[in-house]
Amino acid sequence: MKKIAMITGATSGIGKATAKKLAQSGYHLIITGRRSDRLQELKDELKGHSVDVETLCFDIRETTAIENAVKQLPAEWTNIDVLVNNAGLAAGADPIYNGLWSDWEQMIDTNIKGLLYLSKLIIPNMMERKQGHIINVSSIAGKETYANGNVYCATKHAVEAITKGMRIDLLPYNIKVSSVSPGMVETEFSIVRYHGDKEKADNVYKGLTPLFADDIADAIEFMITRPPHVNINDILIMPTAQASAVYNHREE
Ligand code: NDP
Ligand code: 8X3
Repeated sequence: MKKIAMITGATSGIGKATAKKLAQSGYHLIITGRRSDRLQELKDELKGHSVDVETLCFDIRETTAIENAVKQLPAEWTNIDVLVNNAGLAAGADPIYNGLWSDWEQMIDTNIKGLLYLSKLIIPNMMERKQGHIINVSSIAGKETYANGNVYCATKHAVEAITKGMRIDLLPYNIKVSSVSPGMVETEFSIVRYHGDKEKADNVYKGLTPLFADDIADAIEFMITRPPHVNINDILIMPTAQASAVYNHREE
């Protein structure tokens, strides 16, 4: 039977790797992001797999844009089986007294409000069909708080609470809700966090082997392929060289 997965933030990193992994597993995909050229590139790249790919280009902070994009989905794309709420970012790494309002707003609007806006549009169809699986991409930052991580950590703590709340509210509708909580993953995350400063971004991964986007895609694939009676609530996945948000082992 045709299975459809919608993956937000599929233009890069974890979202892109997840799209590739799920295409290999036969999922038809709705991929989203703001960069339309990258969405088209990924769609072209996935042509080798015998799955259909639909692209939706929107900024997840914009309610009207999301609503219009979801409304314009052709009928055959409306029964979404898996929603991977992955789009997100850290903006800045500053002590609380120096944080920029614009960074705070971007993180809160994307990581919390964007996830909620899109989920609200997709959930009713899952409820009607009494099936579906929502995977929220959280972080070690949703479980711990580290220096200069204040607002980013707050957004991921919120993702944890939203995941638990969704799981309770959607229980009568047979909808699975899970989160995946990675430690350091080498993607465009740090370049975005440091506003394009490549040197600072590279330093994050210096002297240790971080996780790669594929590792998280593997975890997501595992979660969505469990039998109907099994829900994986959360997978906390760390690089071997990272014991917690703050304890890393780096080779000199
Ligand atoms: P990337 O920067 O590589 O990818 C982020 C994705 O989010 C991009 O596809 C981007 O698409 C999308 N995105 C960001 N802002 C918006 C927006 N306003 N509207 C729509 N899409 C948006 O980072 P990662 O792959 O690492 O990040 C994916 C998720 O994983 C995030 O939620 C992040 O917090 C989480 N995470 C990352 C970790 C890491 O160490 N890398 C560890 C733990 C969690 P576009 O720019 O085209 O809009
Ligand atoms: C991203 C991982 O440790 O930079 O969520 O917060 S961390």
